[in-house]
Amino acid sequence: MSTGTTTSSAAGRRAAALAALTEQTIELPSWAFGNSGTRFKVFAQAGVPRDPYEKIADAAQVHRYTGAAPRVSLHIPWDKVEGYAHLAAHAADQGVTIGAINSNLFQDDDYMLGSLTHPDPRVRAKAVAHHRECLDIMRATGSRDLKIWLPDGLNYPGQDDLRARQDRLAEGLAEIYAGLDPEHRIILEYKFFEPAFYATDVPDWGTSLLHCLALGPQAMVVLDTGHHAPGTNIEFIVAQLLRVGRLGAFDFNSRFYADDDLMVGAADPFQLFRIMNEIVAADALRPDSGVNFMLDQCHNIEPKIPAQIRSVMNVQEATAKALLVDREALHAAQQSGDVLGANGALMDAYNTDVRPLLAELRESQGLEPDPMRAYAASGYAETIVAERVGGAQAGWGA
Ligand code: PSV
Ligand code: MN
Repeated sequence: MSTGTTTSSAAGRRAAALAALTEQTIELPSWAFGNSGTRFKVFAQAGVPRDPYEKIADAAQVHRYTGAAPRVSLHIPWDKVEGYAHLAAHAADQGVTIGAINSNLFQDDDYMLGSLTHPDPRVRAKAVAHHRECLDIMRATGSRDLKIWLPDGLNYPGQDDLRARQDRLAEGLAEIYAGLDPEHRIILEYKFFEPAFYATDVPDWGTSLLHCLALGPQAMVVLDTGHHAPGTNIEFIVAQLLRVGRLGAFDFNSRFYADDDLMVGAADPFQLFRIMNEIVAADALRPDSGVNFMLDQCHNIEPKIPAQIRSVMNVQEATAKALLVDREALHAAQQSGDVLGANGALMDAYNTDVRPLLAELRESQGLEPDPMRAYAASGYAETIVAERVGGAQAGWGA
């Protein structure tokens, strides 16, 4: 380390944290910038993007003020355009790149009884073909990750054969996997319920992992923090997936009750710290670790660009705290059975105010220390309200 300090001193840990935070990146979801809501109401916001180009322009603002959000995930067909190379060039002009391509298996009438698990081979073939199209979009945009979230499941016991559906799913995934280029990955997300209520075909990390292991090394698990039952120990899942080298990505968000898609770190910042602590402990923060740190959120009542900025800052704060853990003291306490000492080592880091450290990081990168204030002062919000008149606002599902 250039400072000549070591991580056994507080100054050394601070310097190491700054170095690691400089390299940390967080991927933004295009859909966070469009209108969204609940099944009861979508509240339209002035200045919202009307197409994927404007969504990317808004995402670039988040990167501009945080310096930590250089990629944007797309959702197909919501972000369908005429020319994907043109869209990628537009992203590059704005200083960002295209991240994961999300397939969509939940908005087609054919998929009422399932997509890759559907009893009818015609429907299954249609779902596979959709992923082939997504792979072509990845080639045109330079994206690495094909993200699959399977909404398939059953509402009633006996509705279909639980085991046959797993077999159909394995077959469909294998067909998609066979179409990957060497640099591509399938990242397979799990969710314990919704839209199906009795049984979901990929309900948990174990099921996702089993399918990934059967597929091969280019298949990894996605952990969406909102997709667990209340009380689930998510950091245990993180540790377990890291152990076997299959944690491909996070979809970060917060939940109070179901899949709330609120800002990450808003509901339970301590949980986010515990997750990032496992990441740091496993040295998985490195850009080449294979873990893609993505947001998957919807901003129904709050302004969208600042909500994404706040979310990136929340991830950075949890990460900074995790980086400040005195790992030597923690290890020593664990080895000697010092329960309170070990817990204290974590809590000392968690209770550190890391905002001055992050302000210093941003200033060292030529950024304003407070991204929220800098964005508010930029006038961008007023400009898009004035300029984006006419046309149809993009929303969840467009
Ligand atoms: C499903 O709830 C999910 O988390 C998946 O990632 C989808 O692609 C995303 O939400 C978009 O709504
Ligand atoms: Mn998700």
